[in-house]
Amino acid sequence: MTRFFISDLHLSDKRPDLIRAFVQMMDELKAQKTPAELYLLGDFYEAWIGDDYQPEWNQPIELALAQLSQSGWQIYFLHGNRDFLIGQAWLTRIGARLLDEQSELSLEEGKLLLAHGDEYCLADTEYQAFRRTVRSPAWQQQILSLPIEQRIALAAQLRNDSQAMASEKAMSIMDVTEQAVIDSLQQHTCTAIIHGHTHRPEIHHNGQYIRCVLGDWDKYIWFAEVQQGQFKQSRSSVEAFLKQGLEALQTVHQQTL
Ligand code: OKV
Ligand code: MN
Repeated sequence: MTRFFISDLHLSDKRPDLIRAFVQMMDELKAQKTPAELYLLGDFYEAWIGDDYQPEWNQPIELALAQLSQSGWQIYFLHGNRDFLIGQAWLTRIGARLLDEQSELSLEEGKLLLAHGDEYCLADTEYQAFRRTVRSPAWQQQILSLPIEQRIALAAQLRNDSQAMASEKAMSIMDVTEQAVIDSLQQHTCTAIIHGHTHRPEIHHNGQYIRCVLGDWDKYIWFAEVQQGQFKQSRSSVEAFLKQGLEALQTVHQQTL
């Protein structure tokens, strides 16, 4: 069976083109002969403020996912740093299962580790402190009890803060700490990891382990698959995808497990 992996789509009302591309991708997957598995590895949305907020632009997204799961596909989701407030209501609406922030996936070819990836960006200590706060159940409870307008305002303010801070940080600070990934792989006794977050799509390999970094959806849409021991990453421009669908995807990274 083929497993498909995507992350960092950052879907929002600001990018109707990406929403259309995503819906089209789900429809094409649904039309394939045999159902398979789809893994959403975080930052699916640009900023999710709670399952009780159901804006118009999100309806086609949830419909496409619900139809995919109803057609027999298994959908898995794990939280990113922008959609950590996704909860059971959303998961139930679309028919997905929640994965732990680090999850092991056992395949015939070996064990894969799945993560969003922000937990490995240890050089950014300020970010790690922020992460501990926003990932704590107490803080999340408090935020979810605020009126929707206040949550929207808070998310916008935090995004502004982040942009101001990111412009002052060196690029290297915002990448993963390689040793943190290695430690995590050893803890989970895995020899390969798939993660997103850094927006540096690549398949790193050094003989010891493989690190597949997913691409973010912006200029290109990205897509990774694992099939018969092969890792593959493909991309397409948004325009080409909207015209030609999956046909438009071109493989840019490939690696044998
Ligand atoms: C990353 C940092 C922001 C540091 C907030 C709901 C809520 C999403 C959010 C939007 C902004 C995080 C998630 C970001 C790092 C900051 C500020 C400080 C120190 C909500 C959904 F709860 F408010 F409703 N946000 N982002 N910071 O841009 O990734 O690293 S962020
Ligand atoms: Mn992220």
